[in-house]
Amino acid sequence: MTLHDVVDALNAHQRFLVTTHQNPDGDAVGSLLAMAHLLRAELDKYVVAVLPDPVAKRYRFLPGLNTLVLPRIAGKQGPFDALVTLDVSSPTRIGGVNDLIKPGMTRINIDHHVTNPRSDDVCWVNTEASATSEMVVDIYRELGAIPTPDVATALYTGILTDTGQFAFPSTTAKTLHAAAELVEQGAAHEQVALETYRKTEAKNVRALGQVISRMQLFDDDSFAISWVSHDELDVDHEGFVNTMLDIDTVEIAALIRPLDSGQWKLSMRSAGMVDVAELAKNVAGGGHPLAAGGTLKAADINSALASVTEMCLKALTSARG
Ligand SMILES: [Mn+2]
Repeated sequence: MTLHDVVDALNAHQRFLVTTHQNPDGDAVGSLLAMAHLLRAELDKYVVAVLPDPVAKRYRFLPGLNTLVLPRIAGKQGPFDALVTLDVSSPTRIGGVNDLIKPGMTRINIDHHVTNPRSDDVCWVNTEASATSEMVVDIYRELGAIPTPDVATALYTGILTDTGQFAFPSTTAKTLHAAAELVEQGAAHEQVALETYRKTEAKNVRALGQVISRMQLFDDDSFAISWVSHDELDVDHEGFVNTMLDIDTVEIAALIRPLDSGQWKLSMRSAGMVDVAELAKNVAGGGHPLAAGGTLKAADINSALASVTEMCLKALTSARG
């Protein structure tokens, strides 16, 4: 399915529930805000934009965040005839929003993850796109709609963060054109860079220090692993795993943190030799070849570390042939 199928489906419905994935990142929030605005202001639809989880502090500067609601509130604002999911690689990733889906609602999915099973009624999955926000720029263009400065800021944030500040190989000339267009449309690019990448609280920097001091390196320093402790769960750990990948010898970096369910959340990054999206399938997860994650069961942190280490070292051995 293509962009046109999505545009047709957006035109064909009236009452939309729009959402994104749990633990929303910049692309999730940016594409959600932009899609909600498009439906509401350009297509004159009824729209409730719902977040499965609250937004991390670094994204709280985004204009329009006060228009987003949590599932408990959204449940009182139906009925809906369509669900739009943005940046959602699998229907299981929308948490409490799942409870708001009623029979008969058309499910529309707009995403760029290679592991997307394309199981929704209308799916547009463009794995060439650097970010779902880049795909939403295409939808605006297709509909002849021009993002407001606030929407441009949201979409620019999605592209900047999903490309690692235009550094990941997913960054294409088209990505940079889209970003340039958003800056022309009024995206506050300086503020986005400052808020998402530079300003941070003291506790986050302290926790990064702790996590890095616990890091273990294996296999000639090609595999790095560490964990976030229970006491550090209130910190913004989004960039921690990337710091380990910055080590010049590291091919895979892995970070584990405890979940309320008693399970463990695993985040992985690859320097290129190993496809971590493939590895993530072993832990009920998914993502991109160079950035993926999942969830595992383990009795304690040591057994979680041991099983992830074993899985990653095996993958490195087989990648080297
Ligand atoms: Mn994304």
